[in-house]
Amino acid sequence: MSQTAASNRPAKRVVTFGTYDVFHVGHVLLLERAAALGNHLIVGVSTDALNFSKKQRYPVYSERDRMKIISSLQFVNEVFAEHSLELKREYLQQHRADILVMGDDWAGKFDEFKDICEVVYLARTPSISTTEIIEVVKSRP
Ligand code: C2G
Repeated sequence: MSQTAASNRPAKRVVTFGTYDVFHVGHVLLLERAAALGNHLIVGVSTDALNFSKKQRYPVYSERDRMKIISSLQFVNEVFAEHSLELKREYLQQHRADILVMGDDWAGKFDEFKDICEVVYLARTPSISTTEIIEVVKSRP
């Protein structure tokens, strides 16, 4: 998808959240579509501690590396550390979000924030996930 110049896009601040471990094209396509909804994309990347508290294991890539990868993307303007799933409202207010974007595996889960911003769920890219990639790599001889 061609990237329309930021100046041609609505003056909206878009916020999205993710772990972005073992970075793959599903992540790129989500972020690219999120960026196209506004002119400033801000990504909350979950910390190693948050992931450990949720899944009892750390991501393959450290939070420093995951944040570096996301901030290197041309259509990402800002990155911040997501320390808690329960602080979403604060994060959205702190970053003055006009639109919250998440993949539709979260469909409906963030409708509670519709009082402070638009909430958009985008279709996940099929048949690719960090878990699948790890399994494929493990199965290689
Ligand atoms: N995604 C996608 N297609 C895939 C895989 C992921 O569109 N094949 C999207 C997810 O829906 C999410 C984003 O990419 O919007 C990041 O995915 P994950 O890194 O798995 O993040 P997640 O565990 O969904 O978010 O507050 C939420 C937490 O940060 C964790």
